[in-house]
Amino acid sequence: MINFRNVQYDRSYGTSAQLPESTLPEIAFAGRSNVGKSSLLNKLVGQKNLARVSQKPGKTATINFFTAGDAYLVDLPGYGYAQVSHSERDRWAELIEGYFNQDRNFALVCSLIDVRHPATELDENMVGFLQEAELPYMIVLTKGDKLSKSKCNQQRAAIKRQLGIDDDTPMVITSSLKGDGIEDLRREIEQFVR
Ligand SMILES: Nc1nc2c(ncn2[C@@H]2O[C@H](COP(=O)(O)OP(=O)(O)OP(=O)(O)O)[C@@H](O)[C@H]2O)c(=O)[nH]1
Ligand SMILES: [Mg+2]
Repeated sequence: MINFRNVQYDRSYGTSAQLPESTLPEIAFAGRSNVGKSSLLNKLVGQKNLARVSQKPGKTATINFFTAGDAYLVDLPGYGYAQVSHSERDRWAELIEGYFNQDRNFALVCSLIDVRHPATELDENMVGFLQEAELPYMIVLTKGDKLSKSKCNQQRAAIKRQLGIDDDTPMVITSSLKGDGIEDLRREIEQFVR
């Protein structure tokens, strides 16, 4: 069982070679830098400062594992942040790709996309990879508080079309600021872990 009420920081990894063998089911949070992965994770577990959040992109620079009962929540570094050195960007790419290319117990990948904008090319690549690899995934649209409800729904339809998301793949609109959609997201995640 996954338990959102008793989540603890486990460990961080700076290279994919350091990653431990996968035992428990993993729920990973992927998305471009600054999309709100760490904020979402904190909101999901009701802890303000568990995962580090920053206004500046590029905050999460390692793969961070959190234990949540019999599952792991995995906070990934963001992709697509241009303002860091090439070597740092290469290291992040190695981490993200290295993680997904391992034979792991992927229960669910939450692919985060900013609800305000069309998916970026890197978002398209990420979702395309998840579809190709047939990994269990869902779309989490972030920063829903920044648009009206009707605009959010329009954007969900547009992004669904853009990325070729099928009707069986969950898409939830969330706000880590206001809490909208968080309970729905917990329920979706629970469906994949049992
Ligand atoms: N208004 C609003 N701001 C948000 C929301 N979620 C995140 N933010 C803000 O977006 C910024 C980035 O949030 P993070 O959670 O650090 O984003 P991240 O995806 O973990 O970023 P990296 O670790 O750099 O990849 C912070 O300033 C957050 O306060 C949201 O739902 N609404
Ligand atoms: Mg982060």
